[in-house]
Amino acid sequence: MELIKTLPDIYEEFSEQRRNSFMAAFEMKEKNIPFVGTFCTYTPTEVIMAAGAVPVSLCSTSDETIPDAEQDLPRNLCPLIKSSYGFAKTQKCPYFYFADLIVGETTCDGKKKMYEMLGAMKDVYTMELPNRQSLMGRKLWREEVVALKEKLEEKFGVEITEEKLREQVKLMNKNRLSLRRFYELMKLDPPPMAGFNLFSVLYGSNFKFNRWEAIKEVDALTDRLLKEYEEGARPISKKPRILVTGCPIGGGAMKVVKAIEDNGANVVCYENCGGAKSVDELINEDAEDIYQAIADRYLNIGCSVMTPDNNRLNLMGRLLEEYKIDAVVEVVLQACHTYNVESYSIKKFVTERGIPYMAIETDYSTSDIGQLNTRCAAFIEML
Ligand code: BJ8
Repeated sequence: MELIKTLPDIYEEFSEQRRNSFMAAFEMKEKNIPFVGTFCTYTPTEVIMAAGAVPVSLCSTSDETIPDAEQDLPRNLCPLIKSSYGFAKTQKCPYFYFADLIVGETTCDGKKKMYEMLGAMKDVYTMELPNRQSLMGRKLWREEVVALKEKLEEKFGVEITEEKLREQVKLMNKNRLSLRRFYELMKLDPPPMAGFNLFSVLYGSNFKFNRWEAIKEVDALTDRLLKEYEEGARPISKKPRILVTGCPIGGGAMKVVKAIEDNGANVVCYENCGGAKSVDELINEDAEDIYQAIADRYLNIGCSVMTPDNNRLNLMGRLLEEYKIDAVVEVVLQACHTYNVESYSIKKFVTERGIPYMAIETDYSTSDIGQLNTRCAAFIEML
């Protein structure tokens, strides 16, 4: 008889998925399946998959390797960049080790320069990401998507046909729809799970290399949570509903989510990378020019490296309403200038709608946990 896993076991499995997939990655490498390391939501993963390679997000959210990184990089730099570089330098990220190619983009200045340094350790290919979502920007980004395809064809000795590409576009759209259906469960009030668990599933599902399997598992979890909720299960009590925005979180930065949830509120929505920002929009599968459709979908991502960053505000406005948000918490990683500066417009946008806003500047260390708890408790108490 097959034992039915408990929900905490399922959440735990997703949160350990990155680590649990090391072996699977090793076995795939043994079969000569190439791996392509990525760092950013702008990477058009469909093109990588159409080359028969596996895109994998590289380790970048722990302070473990920051002291090593600081031997080569300035201390006053975003922890995500220091962590990424540190993992590469110390070879502590198995996925970096397995990667045959790293694909980066010209996003923020620190990352751009880090990619140059990573080039001394691996084959690094940097795409020129325009900083404006303009007509010229769209043209350039389309050319960059085509250039990436050519790079992958040359690197792996394969042909990326339009048919293969369209197949992967369909698959990744299904993946997005599945994740969207899952996180939209949080529109329920009270939500059917803690925001911490929500993030573990969203993050962990990226590390299931068989996409079809990943979709199946997320769908099954969504169905189960929905069914149990309809039958009356309320694992989480009604509390103020928080939207988290800002820099990507995960790993060390999850301390902010923990502090929010330990101090009397529920995180019901992630606008940042790893959440809605990376999943919300689909690629137009029926577009005549599939390269332009891919380029448009990715370039539309509302990240602070864009100027102006209207798409971030558009998505935020929608999420505030759809998730009946009571307050917004912005996570700014130390020395991230674009998100730090943009927090002014985000605060204005949010508070103009009568919604309280708090910005938290932090890193991946545990040194500010006490202070985080105090600030979150005071903020939530006033809601
Ligand atoms: S699409 S959020 S993953 S660029 S590394 S900008 S925190 S200083 S990560 Fe990002 Fe792509 Fe945008 Fe998402 Fe700031 Fe640090 Fe730069 Fe960062």
